[in-house]
Amino acid sequence: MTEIPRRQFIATAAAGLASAGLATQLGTAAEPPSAIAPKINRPPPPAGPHPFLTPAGDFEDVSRGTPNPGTLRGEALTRARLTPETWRLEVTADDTRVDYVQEMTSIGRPLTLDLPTLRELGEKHAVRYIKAMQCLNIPSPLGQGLWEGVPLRDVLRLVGKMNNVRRIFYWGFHNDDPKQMFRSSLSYSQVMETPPGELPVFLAYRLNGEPLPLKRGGPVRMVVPWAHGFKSVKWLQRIVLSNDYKANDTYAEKNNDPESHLKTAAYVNDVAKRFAAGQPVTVTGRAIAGWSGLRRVEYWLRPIAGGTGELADNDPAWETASWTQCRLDEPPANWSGTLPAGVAPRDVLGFDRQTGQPLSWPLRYSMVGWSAAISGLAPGHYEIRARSVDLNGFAQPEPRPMLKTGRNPIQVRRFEVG
Ligand SMILES: Nc1nc2c(c(=O)[nH]1)N[C@H]1C(S)=C(S)[C@@H](COP(=O)(O)O)O[C@H]1N2
Ligand SMILES: [Mo]
Repeated sequence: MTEIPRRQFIATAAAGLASAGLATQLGTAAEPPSAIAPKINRPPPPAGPHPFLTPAGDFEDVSRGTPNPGTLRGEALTRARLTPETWRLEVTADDTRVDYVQEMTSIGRPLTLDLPTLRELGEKHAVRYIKAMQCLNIPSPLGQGLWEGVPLRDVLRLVGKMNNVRRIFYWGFHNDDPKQMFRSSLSYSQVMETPPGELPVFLAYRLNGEPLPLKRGGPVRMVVPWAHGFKSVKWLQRIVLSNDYKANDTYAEKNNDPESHLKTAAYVNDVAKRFAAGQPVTVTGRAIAGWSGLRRVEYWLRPIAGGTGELADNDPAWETASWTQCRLDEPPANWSGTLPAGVAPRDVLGFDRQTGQPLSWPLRYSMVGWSAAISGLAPGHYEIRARSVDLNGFAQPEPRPMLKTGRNPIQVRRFEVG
């Protein structure tokens, strides 16, 4: 596996996408190198088709830290307490005084939890759901997993009575170097309450039916269903209950919105550069059902004479664009071939307990494939764009693009017929 430093990745991706007109949309993605600059540890994902569940090793990896904790082995791994035997989670009350907070947090007792105890808790309170992992800053999904573990609220109940807790801060192993710490946070209510139909935040120790591998943040990782990847802290080791109401996610320091939600958006797979005349053109992609849900995906095909493939936001062509509905992949007819062995759909959140059928399609915060088969194209050059329409009926790029709340520009690919 080659490590591609982020800057180089952006340069490569920008070069690759320049012809597709996405270069400008990637313009501000490169972050200055620093101790916590993330590394994208694999090349962009293959063109597809993509399996419904991404094998654990095939996720795009976004990790800070040198060395990447996911690469530790042997003695170093034991010292880091990242083996199943050595892993511990510490839950404490924040004892830092800040002038804008009047009352200090108190809890019944601080907690040190090992993996067997967490698993035992999981026998009573197990949750499983399917979620796409998506980085706020990367214009393609990282992967989709069946994550399994224990709700954070059930772990926090173990500290007894809590007073003055408004925020929950958490971080993972970071090479014992404060500069490499990658911390995230949630509000008390987000952790302790789950609205109907919403999914709980949980501590995941299984992925796709297997123990969560080190590479994906094992032994234990936070999983926050509605959020971009930065809330789902890997190599989790510390939780601090605090009355400091300010979100203090490391990600916020990089100008990202720490309260962002997963964006509903369509992503277009790579398209062959040339199709023979008379041959049907099939374009495929993936779409994420974000906070506002996903109703459908649409494509817009237009002949082009030449040009760069860029279309300014105020280009009049948008006004006359004609959008055609794409085919969304249907739920698998037989879930047992899709879910890991031994996992019944009725035991997965988002599925009906009785019938084992998905309660919505696509599942909340999941990713689904789409395709469009186009025939009868005259020889020439074409551009194809795809957009999502959410459950409010808002077409992408709604919600309004603000790159630091999650990238959702409309993607474009170009090809030639003839
Ligand atoms: N400890 C730790 N957890 C982390 C990160 C990190 O750098 N360190 N990166 C976060 C970000 S920004 C993303 S997008 C996801 C990526 O998850 P993945 O590597 O499993 O695909 O992990 C999150 N969890
Ligand atoms: Mo990220």
